[in-house]
Amino acid sequence: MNASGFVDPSQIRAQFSSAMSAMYRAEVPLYGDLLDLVADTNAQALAGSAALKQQLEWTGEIERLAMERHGAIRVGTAAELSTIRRLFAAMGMQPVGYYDLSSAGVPVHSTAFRAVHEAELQVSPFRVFTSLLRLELIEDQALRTLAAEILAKRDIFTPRARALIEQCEAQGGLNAADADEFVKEALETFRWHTQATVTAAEYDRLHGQHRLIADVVAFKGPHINHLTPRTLDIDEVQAAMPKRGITPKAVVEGPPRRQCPILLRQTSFKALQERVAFVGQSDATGSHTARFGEIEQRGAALTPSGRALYDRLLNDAREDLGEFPNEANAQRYADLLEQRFEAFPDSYPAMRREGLAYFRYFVTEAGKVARQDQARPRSLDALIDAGHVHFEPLVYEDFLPVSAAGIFQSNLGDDAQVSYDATSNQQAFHAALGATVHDELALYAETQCRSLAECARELGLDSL
Ligand code: OOG
Ligand code: NI
Repeated sequence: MNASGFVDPSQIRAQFSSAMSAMYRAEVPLYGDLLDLVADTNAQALAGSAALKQQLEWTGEIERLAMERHGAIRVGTAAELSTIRRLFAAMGMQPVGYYDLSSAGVPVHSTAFRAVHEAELQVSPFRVFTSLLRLELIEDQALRTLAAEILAKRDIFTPRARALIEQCEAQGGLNAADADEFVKEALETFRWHTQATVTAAEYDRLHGQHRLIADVVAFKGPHINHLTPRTLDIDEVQAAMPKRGITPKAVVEGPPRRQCPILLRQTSFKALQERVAFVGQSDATGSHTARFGEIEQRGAALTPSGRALYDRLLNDAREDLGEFPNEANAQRYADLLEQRFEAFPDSYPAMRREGLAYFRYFVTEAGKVARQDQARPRSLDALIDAGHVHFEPLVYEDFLPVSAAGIFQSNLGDDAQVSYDATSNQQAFHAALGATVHDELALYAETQCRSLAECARELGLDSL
């Protein structure tokens, strides 16, 4: 609660994230099994490595580890996207990054709504990968019109949610009772609906164009399609999934396994077949696959040059493979990735020296003791060498377009691996959103800067 009697938006986000998790666990029991597996694996990883445990303690990561990490939704219209932006803003979540997935055969472009300051991320790192369907990529004119007409008829927000969004904007926040009601009403937008809004024939037409189009257009709202906990050992979870009756996708997306994890590695379990009732049917005799579970392992946020190196090595490995990663070539792909990524330094001091990753800095006890010492070191490197300042990588809080496309595709079927001949259109996305997205790299640079300024202050130095 702050001075004006409003609940801290980060608290609303934390509350919403746990309500969403409870709802999804009830709707998709297999997701609950995945959470158990991840919790077991994390406990094992922590017990097995004192260094890892210490690192997570330095940064406070240990406290947010078990909290929900991210979910994903897909919306159909500009109006839906801009209202979603306002809804997330009430929880302190802002659009960060632009992801164009059309070149990977998925007719959407996306952003991630999340907290942007490290202090807020610490309270709740929850984020929602949000995609907007690009209807203009549907070639069949009649089908495009049909989809637009169906979407125009729905309202994905409850009247009370709309009212509370407006109230929050007008007053600058929500009190505790309103925040509770807001969480309850907002949740309705993300709920699964067994009842479709189209006939079976319409569904087939939409589905025939692209499975994703049917998923966005044929239902009452943008059901949450997965939630993703964070694991400390994704290979272990990937290997253990089948033993618990969970079928994982063929390959882990992102960089290979390393001593010092970078960016984001992800895998998921296949979407479930669900019973659906189409318009004109008296019972749920249709079916639809959309919802799945995912896990992620997060590593260091990379600087522009680190990211360029990552992109180059990933592309090289994929070119070496010569085809899409799949079940049959999974091992070869893992080997190729490892070979290529030998060119990416695998120690934090080297990544720091070469300016490949962003870091957070901490004054150590020795640094505090030496504060009055006239002869103490004053440059960052010298302070680090003397043990007065300690550093840890900043965690990557965002997503990766190639990985996201891989997650989409594993749940849309392999037939979706075509490429739209479209140009990415960030301007159109901003227009639909009613705002511009934050540049994620600038956010990491700001966090790093703040941490250096804080160290300088603690050490009584002008700057670092
Ligand atoms: C989103 C897929 C992308 C991720 O973590 O990269 C994603 C979707 O299927 O809607 O969730
Ligand atoms: Ni995801």
